[in-house]
Amino acid sequence: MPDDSPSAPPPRDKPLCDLSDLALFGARPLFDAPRHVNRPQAPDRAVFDALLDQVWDRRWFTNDGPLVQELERRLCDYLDVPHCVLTSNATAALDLVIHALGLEGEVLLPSFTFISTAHLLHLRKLTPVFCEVGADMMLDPADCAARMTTRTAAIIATHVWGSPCDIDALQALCDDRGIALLLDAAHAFGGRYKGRRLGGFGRAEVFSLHATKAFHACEGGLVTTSDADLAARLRLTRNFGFSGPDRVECAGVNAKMSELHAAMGLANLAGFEDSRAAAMRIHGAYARGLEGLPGLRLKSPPPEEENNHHYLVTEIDAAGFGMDRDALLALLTAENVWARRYFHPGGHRSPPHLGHSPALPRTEALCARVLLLPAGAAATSEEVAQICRLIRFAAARAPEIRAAAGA
Ligand code: T4K
Repeated sequence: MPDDSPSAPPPRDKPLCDLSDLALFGARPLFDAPRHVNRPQAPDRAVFDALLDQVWDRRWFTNDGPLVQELERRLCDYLDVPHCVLTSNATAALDLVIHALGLEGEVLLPSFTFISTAHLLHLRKLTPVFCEVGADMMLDPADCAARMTTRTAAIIATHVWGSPCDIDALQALCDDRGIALLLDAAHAFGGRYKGRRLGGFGRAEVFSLHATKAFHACEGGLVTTSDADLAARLRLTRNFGFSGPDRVECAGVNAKMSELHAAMGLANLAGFEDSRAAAMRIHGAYARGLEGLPGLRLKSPPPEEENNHHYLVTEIDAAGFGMDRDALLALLTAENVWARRYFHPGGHRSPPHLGHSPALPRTEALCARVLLLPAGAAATSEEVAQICRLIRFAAARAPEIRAAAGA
């Protein structure tokens, strides 16, 4: 956390000239408070307050309330899907889907994704089979094909960084085997695949509405599907299996979204396209600020792709940049730039999955290179300019920084 004590060094208000200007070597950090990756977007307060007033007046706070129903309707319109089922978070949503489909055996998934999916499979007594990434950082269909067995029950692929994965190739693999394709769309709200909004593919797609996501409800999850029976089943199982007062149809849990979360979702949905435009400007500022820097590759979605631009993803090549990703991370963190190494070290190298999976060299190499920088609609172009100057200084003086840090 920031050091605001009276004995802290004075603010750093001069340009970076020397190594002693870096927080790593004792200077005051560039920022007085942490600059986070994906600082949450806060919606228009008046819109949110008006929705909260409705909740207060109604005294209806949860259990499929009017705001949850309204958000589900609006999401069906926006995503152009017949069924949207909101839940308490995406992990619970995926759990309900896995249970509803009665999956047993092995499930193929990328190692390069958030750990929640692998953990869920483990807890459900399914076997996660980690697969390699392709050049797009997403699940490689050819590697999936090679790892399929007679026990493969489903593929769960992730649209990493808001871009669509290779849905057609994965769907073809699943169709050949008669198994389900599920899509983790946690990062990908507002994206499209071949002109159609993400949310309309596979047997079901699951979005996270966690605070750190491009579109959020503080906490929340969303299942989209065109399967009416599956949607009906999810509605029951998110609410203890109740179909009405005193009427239980099946086993279920509490995975409901509250009205307060739905209010946040509705308020954020109203501002989503403005947020997307702001995040795109931040992405452009980084692209200009980091242009031509050897050893640093900024991952940019193709210009024709409708991405939410919420993630600022770089790959650091130590040989070209002069220091490796972890050295740069340490330098940035000291300056209160809280960059992140998502999804280091990879699911297959994280407990309890460690040791149950073969090596995945492409994923491991990627996990050693990727660094996310503070971005999204809540970042400012001035912050971006300062961060880019810092990274340029780090690259320009890398040998001296390495030597001084080593000493
Ligand atoms: N699939 C994928 C591909 C996912 O990325 C996720 C979640 C899921 C599935 C599961 O969805 P949920 O079940 O959560 O709905 C965070 C989030 O907790 C997690 O939801 C998210 N992915 C993951 C990528 O990020 P951590 O452990 O990295 O959280 P944390 O606290 O370090 O926060 C991330 C960054 O955001 C930091 O830079 C701090 C900043 N932050 C965070 C919060 C909560 C803020 O600035 N304000 C905040 O309120 O997992």
